[in-house]
Amino acid sequence: MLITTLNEFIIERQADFPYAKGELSRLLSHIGIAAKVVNRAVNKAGLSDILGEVGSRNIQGEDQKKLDVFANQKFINGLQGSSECCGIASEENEEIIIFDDEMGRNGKYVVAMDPLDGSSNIEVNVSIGTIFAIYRRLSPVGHRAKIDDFLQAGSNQVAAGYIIYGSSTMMVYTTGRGVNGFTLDPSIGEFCLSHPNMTMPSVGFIYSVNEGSYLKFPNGVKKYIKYCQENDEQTKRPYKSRYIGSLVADFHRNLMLGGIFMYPHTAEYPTGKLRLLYECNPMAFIVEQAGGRASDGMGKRILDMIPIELHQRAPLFIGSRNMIAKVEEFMVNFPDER
Ligand code: AHM
Ligand code: MG
Repeated sequence: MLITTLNEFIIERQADFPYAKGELSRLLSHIGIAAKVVNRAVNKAGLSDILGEVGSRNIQGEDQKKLDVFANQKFINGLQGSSECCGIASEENEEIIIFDDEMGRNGKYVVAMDPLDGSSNIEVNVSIGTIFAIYRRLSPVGHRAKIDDFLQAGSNQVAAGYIIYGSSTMMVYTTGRGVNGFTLDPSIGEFCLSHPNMTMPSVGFIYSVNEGSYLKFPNGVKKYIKYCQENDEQTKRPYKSRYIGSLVADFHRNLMLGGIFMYPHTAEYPTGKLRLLYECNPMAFIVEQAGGRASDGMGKRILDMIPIELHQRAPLFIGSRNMIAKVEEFMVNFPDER
């Protein structure tokens, strides 16, 4: 069987962009390399001294795990090493990281990332992931990156992807021409094309939501969950409930099989829990490229939101088209009392 490695694929696809000079390709390749380094640490996490907390907290007041910090550093190094990136916004850093040397100032791209998503699953050997979004900078090349380079609508993304450290490790990404998935072959240490042109079923039968928060959900979501649970032969209900608690893993399964993932606003998280820049937007870009939808539950497209803060949160409803349409219908028909 002929194998296409991630790097070969990236270079082949460069030809799709008439004026491409290989800069984005180099950036993506370096993300692939950092992913392998992180994968190695994740794989043997129980054997090395890399589990547990470092004793510090990140900007959202969450305890930082050693693997969070490790992954953050590896991706920062990888992106800086690509020499195409002028700055990074990371879940683990309050402020943007600016590469303020000559190479960095000349980089054309900025990257927003969650280096290790699904922190609560690290310790217990459940799938976790990395999420990234790549934008062309708005500030002039040759200068320091600015915060405004990051506060762009998701529709401006030039590439986005995730790495899932699961029963196998995969990298899935898009540059706006479809979605492709690569599985890491540990015997040769390469990501190999395994899932070309991924599409999401437009009709799904799986719903993913943290039902422990049910009582805190908006009315429309409560009603939709009940709808998912009802018996109806024609629409093949009840649907299956599946929730891992790692966005990357829940999203990946739903992308493959069809389904919906919801993280609505709750009393605890009045604007939703997931971060717009490095969780919602990259997943929204991928889902749309695969034929699905991502909205705030009220019909607003995630990719149209204009961020005003680096670590801004947003409600996320993402998945198969029929399911997003249905939950939006419930949100409109069963509004919350004010
Ligand atoms: P993290 O970035 O701190 O890991 O938090 C994000 C994670 C997502 O992966 C997941 O979808 C969500 O938080 C789960 O939250 P909850 O435990 O409230 O269901
Ligand atoms: Mg996260």
